[in-house]
Amino acid sequence: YVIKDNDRAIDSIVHAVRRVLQNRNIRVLVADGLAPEESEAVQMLQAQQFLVVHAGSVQDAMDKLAKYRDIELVMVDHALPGSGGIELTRQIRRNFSAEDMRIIGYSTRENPLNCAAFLKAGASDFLYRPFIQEEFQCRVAQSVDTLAQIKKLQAIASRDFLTDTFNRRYFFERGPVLVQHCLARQEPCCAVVLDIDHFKKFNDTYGHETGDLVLKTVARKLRQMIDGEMHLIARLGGEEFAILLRNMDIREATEYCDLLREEIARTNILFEDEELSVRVSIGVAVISAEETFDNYLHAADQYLYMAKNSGRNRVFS
Ligand code: GH3
Ligand code: MG
Ligand code: MG
Ligand code: MG
Repeated sequence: YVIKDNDRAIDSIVHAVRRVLQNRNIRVLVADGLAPEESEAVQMLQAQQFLVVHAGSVQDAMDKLAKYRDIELVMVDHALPGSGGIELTRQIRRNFSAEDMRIIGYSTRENPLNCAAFLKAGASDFLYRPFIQEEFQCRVAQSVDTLAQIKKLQAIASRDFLTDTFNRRYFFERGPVLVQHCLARQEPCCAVVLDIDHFKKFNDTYGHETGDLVLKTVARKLRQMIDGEMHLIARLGGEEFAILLRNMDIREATEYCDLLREEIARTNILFEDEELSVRVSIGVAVISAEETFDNYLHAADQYLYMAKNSGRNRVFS
C-alpha cells in the first residue's frame, strides 16, 4: 500500500511538473485595469509559469494581440477600462475565432448576468473574482488543452496520412488564400500538377505496399526539394500531387519542375534486391488574377495530359 501510494504521489508530481514545463511555451494576455503586480490573474498565471502579457485597456489589449501573434488565451476583466471586458471580447472575436484563441471572462459577483454576457460575446469560459486558486488553474488548463486538441485535429484533418503532405481538402482551402496574397503583392505564382508515370505497374508487379513506398518516397523528395513554408505541396489523390509555387514566373517554375523531375528520376527505391526507378510527368500553369483557382488547376492538368501523351517523364507548361 505504501509503495502504491508513493507511486501515485510521484505520478501526480510528474504530471504537475510536465504541465508547468508546457506552460512556459504558452502566452496568455491578461486585460484588467490593475497594475500587473496587483493583478491576481497575472500573479496566478506567472506562478504557473505561463508567459504573461498584460494590457490595461481595450485598445492596449488589441495592440498587444497584434504585436504578439502567439497568444493562445485572453483573460478579460469585466471592469476593463475603456469600453469594458464584454466589448473587448466582441472585438477579439471579430478577428480571432474560438479555433484560434480562447477567452476567459471574469468579474465580481455583483451582477449575476455578467457570465451570460461574456459567453454571448464569444468568451469560451467564465470565472468569478476573487478567484479560487484551484478552480482558476483547472479552467485555464482546460482552455489551453481545448485549443491544443483543436490544433491537433486540424493538423490531422489537413494532412494525407500515407505521404504526410497536405491533403486535397486543405489544398483547395488554403490554395486560393495564398494565391490572393501573391496577387495582392504582384508576385507571380504557378499551379503544378505532378503524376507518377505508370504507377499501376508498381502495384501490379511488386504489390500494393511497394506502391505505397513509391508514393511516400516521391512525397519525401518533394518535401526535401520544396520549401514548405513558402510553397504548398499536397496529395490530390492516388499518385497525383499538386504544388503551388510562389514567387516564380512560368519560366522559373518550369525549370524548377524539371529539376524535381530529374531528382525523382535519380532516386532509386529498393525492392528486395532490385532497384526501382520512378518517373513523373508534370504540368505547370501560371496564375493571374482572371480565373478561379480551380481553373488554374485544370489548366495545369491539361499540360500534364500533354506531357503524358508526348511520352511521359517530362514537364509541360
Ligand atoms: P499514367 O502514367 O498514365 O499516369 O498511368 P498510371 O498507371 O500511373 O495511372 P492509373 O491512373 O492507371 O493508375 C493509378 C493507380 O494508382 C491505380 C490505383 O489503384 C493506384 N492507387 C491509388 N491510390 C493508391 C494508394 O494509396 N496506394 C497504392 N499503392 N496505389 C494507389
Ligand atoms: Mg491516371
Ligand atoms: Mg500516373
Ligand atoms: Mg493519376
